Amino acid sequence: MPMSHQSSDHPITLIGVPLDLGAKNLGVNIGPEAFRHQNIVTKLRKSGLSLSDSGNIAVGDRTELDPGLPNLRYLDEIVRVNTKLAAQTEAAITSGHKVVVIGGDHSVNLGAMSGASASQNGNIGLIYFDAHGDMNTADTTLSGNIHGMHLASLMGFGAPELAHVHGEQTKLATDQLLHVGGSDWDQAELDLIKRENLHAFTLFDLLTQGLGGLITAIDELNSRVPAIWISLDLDCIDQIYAPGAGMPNAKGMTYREIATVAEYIGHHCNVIGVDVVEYNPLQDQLGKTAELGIELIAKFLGHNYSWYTGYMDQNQL
Ligand SMILES: [Mn+2]
Repeated sequence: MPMSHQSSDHPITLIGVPLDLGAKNLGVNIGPEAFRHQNIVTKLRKSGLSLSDSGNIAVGDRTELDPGLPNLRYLDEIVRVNTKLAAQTEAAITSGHKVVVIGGDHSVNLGAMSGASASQNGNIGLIYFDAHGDMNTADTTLSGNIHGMHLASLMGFGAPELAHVHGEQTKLATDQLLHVGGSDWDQAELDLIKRENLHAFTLFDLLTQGLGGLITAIDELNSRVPAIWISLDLDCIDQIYAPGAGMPNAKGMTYREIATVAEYIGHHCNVIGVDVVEYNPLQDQLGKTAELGIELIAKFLGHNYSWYTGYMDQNQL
């Protein structure tokens, strides 16, 4: 692990997406404002990133919307918001920026990745941290929640309305996904993984192979793609460290695992953007989950912000 501070010349565009229509539990819609309240902009700038806040993409209120089809709840609004997010993300990357997207539920990854993919003509890797597969389709979903389907959509599976956000092309090649930290799978997702030979480095793999196995998987993907998007569902992290995840996880990755992997990725991969999703401030404890999210964003982008860097800032002569 190189200790050198890798500086990034790319300015960062921050986009908030207060979308909670992809899930049923309330609270993740105030994620972007809670991250700002936690001073995400100041803290990421302190880490050395040149960051500007583009504000939020406006999202309709669930009380005023018709959920529509039971197996694709709030499809129209989710497609509309993600189409906007995709355009903003592509424009930012094309103009030389990197992008940080703050959710919102995980369905915002559909727009973020679709825009990032378009900026790279589809040649992009995705490292996707999540306790869940998010690979259902309208035909297999048990909940109708789109935050459990968008990853399949990015690879061209499922409802065309989702798969065709920001163009009909496939956004993510099946061999350019690395799913990390999965522990709660639906049978249909396991079937898709098997059928399409997807790479899922599960929590079981992490426990049995250790971090070395995960680093090998990251290196392997990184060697084949010119650019990588990171999607971080906070529910992949143990609830001790991330109580404010939409679905708190009693058997998630530890702080030292996720922080070390984020730092490794930041130093070794060409990360062009990060989304941090499923933050529920109503479940957080003293903002510690947001604080961890900010730290991980800095690390994924090759910089550092942590309790330790803050401590050293306050104690310099
Ligand atoms: Mn997810």
